[in-house]
Amino acid sequence: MTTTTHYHSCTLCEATCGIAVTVDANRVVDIRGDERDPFSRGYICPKATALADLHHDPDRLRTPLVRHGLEWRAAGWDEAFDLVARRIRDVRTRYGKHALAVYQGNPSAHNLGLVTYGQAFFRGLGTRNLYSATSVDQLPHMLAALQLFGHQLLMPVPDIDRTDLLVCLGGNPAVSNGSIMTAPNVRARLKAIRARGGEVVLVDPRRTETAALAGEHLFIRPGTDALLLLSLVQVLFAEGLVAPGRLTPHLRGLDTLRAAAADYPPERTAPVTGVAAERVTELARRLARTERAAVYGRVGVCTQEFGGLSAWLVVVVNALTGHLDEPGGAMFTTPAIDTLPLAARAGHAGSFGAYRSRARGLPEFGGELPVAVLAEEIETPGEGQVRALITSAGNPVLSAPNGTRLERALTELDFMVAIDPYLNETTRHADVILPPTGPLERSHYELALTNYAVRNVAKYSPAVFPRGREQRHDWEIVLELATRVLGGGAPARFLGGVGPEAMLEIGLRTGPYGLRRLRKGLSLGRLKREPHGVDLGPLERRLPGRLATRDRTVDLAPRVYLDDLPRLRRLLDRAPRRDELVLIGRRQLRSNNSWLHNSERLVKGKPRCTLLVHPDDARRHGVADGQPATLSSATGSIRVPVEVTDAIMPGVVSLPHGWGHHRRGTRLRVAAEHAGVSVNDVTDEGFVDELTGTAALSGLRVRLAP
Ligand SMILES: Nc1nc2c(c(=O)[nH]1)N[C@H]1C(S)=C(S)[C@@H](COP(=O)(O)OP(=O)(O)OC[C@H]3O[C@@H](n4cnc5c(=O)[nH]c(N)nc54)[C@H](O)[C@@H]3O)O[C@H]1N2
Ligand SMILES: Nc1nc2c(c(=O)[nH]1)N[C@H]1C(S)=C(S)[C@@H](COP(=O)(O)OP(=O)(O)OC[C@H]3O[C@@H](n4cnc5c(=O)[nH]c(N)nc54)[C@H](O)[C@@H]3O)O[C@H]1N2
Ligand code: SF4
Ligand SMILES: [Mo]
Repeated sequence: MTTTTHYHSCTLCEATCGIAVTVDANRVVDIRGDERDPFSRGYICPKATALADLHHDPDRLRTPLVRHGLEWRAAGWDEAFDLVARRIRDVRTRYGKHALAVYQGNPSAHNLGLVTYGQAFFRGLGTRNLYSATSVDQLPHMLAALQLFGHQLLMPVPDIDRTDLLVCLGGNPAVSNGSIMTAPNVRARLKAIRARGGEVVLVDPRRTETAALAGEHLFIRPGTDALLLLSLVQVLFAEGLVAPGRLTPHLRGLDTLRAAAADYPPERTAPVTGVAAERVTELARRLARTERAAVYGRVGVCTQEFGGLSAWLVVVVNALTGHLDEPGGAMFTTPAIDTLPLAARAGHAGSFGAYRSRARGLPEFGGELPVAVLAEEIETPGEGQVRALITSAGNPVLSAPNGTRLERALTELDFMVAIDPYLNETTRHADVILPPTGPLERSHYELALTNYAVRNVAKYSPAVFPRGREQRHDWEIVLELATRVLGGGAPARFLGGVGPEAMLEIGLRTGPYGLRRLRKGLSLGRLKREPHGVDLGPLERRLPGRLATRDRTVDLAPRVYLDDLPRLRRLLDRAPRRDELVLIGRRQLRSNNSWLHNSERLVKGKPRCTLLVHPDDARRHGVADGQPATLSSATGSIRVPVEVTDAIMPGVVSLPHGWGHHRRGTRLRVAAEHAGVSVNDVTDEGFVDELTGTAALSGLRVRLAP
């Protein structure tokens, strides 16, 4: 056997672990952690080996599929492109450009071709009906970045390797491997905090896998983080602990903040949050006196009723305690290819509320509408009604709130095309599926996530396998569509046919470590000679230089948030009833949202799609461990096996998302045998953070019955 080993990165989650892939001809023999990757140092999680399953998956599509009634027929690329371009042009001509919607899913961010060419094409279509997973994810953090720092992509990252106190709200990095905190082997990094005498405090309605690594865990009622954070602000002001340090001359709005928080002492918020007042006061003091500390909020604080306020207040607490842009605090990166000014020049520094959705009036953010309105925008007749849809790297039937309704809406479309390697719950509704190459068949540079890495790093990996003659890369697919739909117009010309590599070369050479600036600087050539990647050092102070606000200051109390406070205030009068149940989600190490369940090695073992219920609630609602129960909401109802555990807060139940592979007409043989149910058949598209339009996937009222 003659094998060769190729170095690459795992693109499944945000950790970007280096992998060593051993191949024999066209088979993957072995995937292991790349010991010489300076960032991940050999670490991988169990999902990395599933890249082999993905590569060899007989269900993975390799040529386009065209629908004929209920049947699918394999088609050549030219035929498929012709058909798609003609139908899209027809819709745009007949109904206008807003009648074509686009939904971009999560893997877009991990895909060099989609980050570059995909973004340019989809935005180039000029439709207001642009949607993405952002509005079921990090949108509130992006709004805070825009409001406070002037650029939607300028999100701070906890400097986990140097902090002595990490307060984590609504994140479970031990399982998710970190998010908006690219940190391979985050478990080891968390353990290291405590090993050097520091502390990790976790605030979560569930005692999670991360709680096991934290010294302290506080249960919090879902959706109440903004109250807890406001109480921290109140204590900081009341006890004279506000000390923004070096950034003081660049911060505005402190008096406004003091006044805004005055009504929220811990004693008032504790009955609603469930976090004892003394703990809150003590936490505020500890944050103030610890030199290197960071508050970090993740998806649990975003996808909830007060996601906007929570994400804002996380930054505020860091700033007030002098931990913004300081080592060990919440810092900004210096990526080798600096996409922020590029985005700004292309007009994508960010926007909010520039227009509103047609039916419900939810605000645009960054040129996108919240996916919670997609179904109604398809269903509601009138000017601007969505008639056609492009999905790219997304499975919104399983990932958007009220997937059942969205699915029904998809059947009403005149035309739908999916750029996706699988025939799944969403793409089965398409007329044409255009499958791209897989992660091992394309070159890679982490253009998006290097903005959020806990060290500055750069790495380029050539494809492990050459793409088959019949296969197309994502960038080739969108470029072809751009040319055919927009007629070789501006976006297509702007992109050219050069491929992402040429952009990398320019970006690296002109970037902060580039050949233009440093004698031995970075270039694509140099990265090609260093297949394990290059470490560019720890994070450095970037403010005020990196601020993109007009006056180069940070307004800590922007109007949009102050205007949303009365809504939060009403929460104070809404103490939970004893028999009330609310739903939260949970991520699992061997899942990745909805699309890795076709890997046998990841799904084998006990069924994982279970509902966690506290023993008191199990008794009250008459459900038992291991038994099926009915979980229902105003939206829908599902049957799911119960797991009784005191690791969940009383009054809260937890169900993972991304399951529900029982739907007919998919081509996911393994996943169908481990179907589970989709939590998003219960979540409610009407339940959103009213400020941002982000779906409130967490904190929905539900009922439980045996
Ligand atoms: N209830 C609930 N819902 C949630 C969440 C939750 O916590 N609870 N989490 C939300 C979050 S944070 C997110 S990010 C979303 C994710 O939502 P989505 O992005 O809509 O869903 P994914 O499951 O990531 O689906 C990815 C799709 O991309 C395809 N794909 C994979 N790789 C590629 C590629 O390289 N190119 C192309 N073209 N396609 C590819 C897969 O086949 C799959 O169809 O789900 C959200 N939904
Ligand atoms: N293994 C695996 N890794 C993944 C993914 C995956 O599906 N599987 N998905 C990737 C994606 S798309 C993302 S966005 C990241 C997300 O990364 P994380 O944010 O770290 O992921 P979650 O595990 O969803 O953590 C959210 C936590 O918030 C808690 N929570 C829920 N509601 C509330 C609330 O109201 N307040 C507070 N304080 N906590 C709350 C939940 O109990 C949960 O522990 O993970 C990424 N990594
Ligand atoms: S943590 Fe796992 S899934 Fe994420 S990049 Fe590393 S190996 Fe891949
Ligand atoms: Mo996500």
